[in-house]
Parts: sequence; structure tokens; C-alpha cells
Amino acid sequence: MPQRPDADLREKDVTPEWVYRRRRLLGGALGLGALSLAACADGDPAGDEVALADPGEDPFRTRETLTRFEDATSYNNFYEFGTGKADPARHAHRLVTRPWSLAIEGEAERTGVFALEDILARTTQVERIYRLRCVEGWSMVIPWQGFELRELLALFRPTSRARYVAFTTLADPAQMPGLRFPVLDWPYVEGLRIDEAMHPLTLVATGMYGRTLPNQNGAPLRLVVPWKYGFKSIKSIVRIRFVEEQPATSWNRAQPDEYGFYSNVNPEVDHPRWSQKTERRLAGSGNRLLARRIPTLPFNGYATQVASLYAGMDLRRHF
Ligand SMILES: Nc1nc2c(c(=O)[nH]1)N[C@H]1C(S)=C(S)[C@@H](COP(=O)(O)O)O[C@H]1N2
Ligand SMILES: [Mo]
Repeated sequence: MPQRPDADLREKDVTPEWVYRRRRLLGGALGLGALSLAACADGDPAGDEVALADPGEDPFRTRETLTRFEDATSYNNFYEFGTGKADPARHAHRLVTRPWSLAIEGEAERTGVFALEDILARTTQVERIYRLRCVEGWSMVIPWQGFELRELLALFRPTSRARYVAFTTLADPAQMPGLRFPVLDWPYVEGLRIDEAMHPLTLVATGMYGRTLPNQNGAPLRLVVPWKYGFKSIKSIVRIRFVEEQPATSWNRAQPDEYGFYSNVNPEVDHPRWSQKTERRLAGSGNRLLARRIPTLPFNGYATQVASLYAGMDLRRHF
């Protein structure tokens, strides 16, 4: 193997579950107290406790109000288990996540099939609290545990011809009832430019809220690319391929005029069927249906970190 990065689990970086429980209790108490106030003020009782985006904050750990664990695990997009938001929580228990292996292919010095345990042993576990903005117009704030994708990619020594990275989700009809429906061209595929893939914000999540990643959130390993629309954060990855040409992506293939390869969160570029200027923030203890609508930020609030990756590009054309 190539030289190992620091493989020790850095315990201080992984917040135990009880911390989230306590935060949630606190959030709940605040929410109740402020409920009547907000109802008087603007008739938006659900949104009062939600701390809004602050672009000056630590990009790795936003201090915005967390989405409740229950909401982050019951309102999901994972079309392999059905297109309804509740379908993944209902059906994903059928997904067998251990043992799991990851195929590494293409333009790299080292390729092959690797056991998940070996990958975990060679990467540094970190915690990241990220906003995730779905292209449909809602967003969540989720504490993830995992490792930086760049750390994984470096293990395989990509060659100079590796200009993009292509990702593939498992497609097993025996475990994934949604594959019966031809809503997408299975398997689900996604891609990043190599510099996007190597950016320190780009995470491979293996856990959330201090627990093992729930199946409906993409166990045992999924991408989290916080400055892009949620569909770029591909779940339950079985293959990573280094490629020279821009790879096909599922949503672009399905509706090329609606979903581009880059899919950077951009309030200035509307989806052909709806505005992208605002989002419903699903956070705190409030009712999801009454969630507060907040302005969407360029690059989902991560412009300081990532805007330079796109210098000189026309982001209306490369949407
Ligand atoms: N394989 C796969 N990955 C996927 C999807 C999917 O349907 N299949 N949905 C995407 C979309 S649209 C979003 S918004 C996020 C949702 O992640 P979450 O359920 O963990 O919040 O997963 C993304 N990753
Ligand atoms: Mo999404």
C-alpha cells in the first residue's frame, strides 16, 4: 500500500450520540418557548428556532440548528427504494451493508476490489456539520462522520490522466425494490471533476449523529458534497473510477436541460420548473410543513471555499 495517512481514529472529532440528544432536547425546549412569540410575530411558528446561514462561520462545522435525527432519516431521496420520501426508511432495512467492498478502477496506479474495513483502517475519521440543499427546494443540517474523499483517492495514486472521478451505487433488485421502476437508468451514477473530488470539503460519510450511517441515508458509505445539490451526494457506493472524460450522471442523463453535471447550488440559476432563490430549512423541532423559508446562498454558503474552482467558467452554461 502507499504510505498511510494518520489512521488513528481521532476520538475528539467524533461527537458521542448523547451530545446530540442533549442538543436536541435543548432545541426542543427553545422551540416550545418561542412558538407563541413567533406565531404572534409573523405566523411562522416552526422557523423561529432555526439559526440562519452565516457565511463567516467555520465551513466544516456550521453552527446552524441541526435537523432532527428523526427527520434526516425519515424524509429521504433514495430512489432505489422508491420515489416517495418515506420509502427509503420503509424499505432500506433490506440492504445488506456488511461485508461491503469497493471497486477502484481506471486511471490509477493501484486498482482492484477493497474491503470496507481496510479502507476505514487507512483513513482518518472526522466529523463535519454540513448544510445539504436538495434541488427540490428543501435543506437540512446534518452532523456527519466519515473521511475526506481526497484521503481515499490518494491511496490509489491517480495518474495525470485522471481528470474526473465517476461513482456508482449498488443496483441489486433483490435488496432494492425501487429498481423495478425505470425512473432512472440504473445503477445510479454520479461524477466530480478531480479538483472537486480532492477538495477538503468533499466527504465520504460512514456515520451521522454519532451513529452508524442508517441505510436510508446511503450506508455503508456515501458522498457528501455540501456546495452542490443533494443528488450529487451519491449513496451506497460500490465503484469509484478515475476517468479522463466527464462521466455520465444519472439525473443529467434523465433530464439534461434540468440537471447539469456541475449542479453547484446557485440561487441565480432557476430550475426550468421552479425558482432556486429560497429553500425550506428542515431543522429544529418544528413541523416540516411549516419549515421556514430562507434565502439560498451561492454554493450553498461555501463560496469562500469553492468559488475559485470555477474561476472563468460561465456558471449559467455550466449549471
Ligand atoms: N444512489 C442514490 N443516491 C442518492 C439519491 C438516490 O436516489 N440514489 N438521491 C440523492 C438526493 S436527490 C438527495 S437530496 C440526497 C439525500 O440524502 P439524505 O437522504 O441522506 O438526506 O441523496 C442523493 N443521493
Ligand atoms: Mo435532492
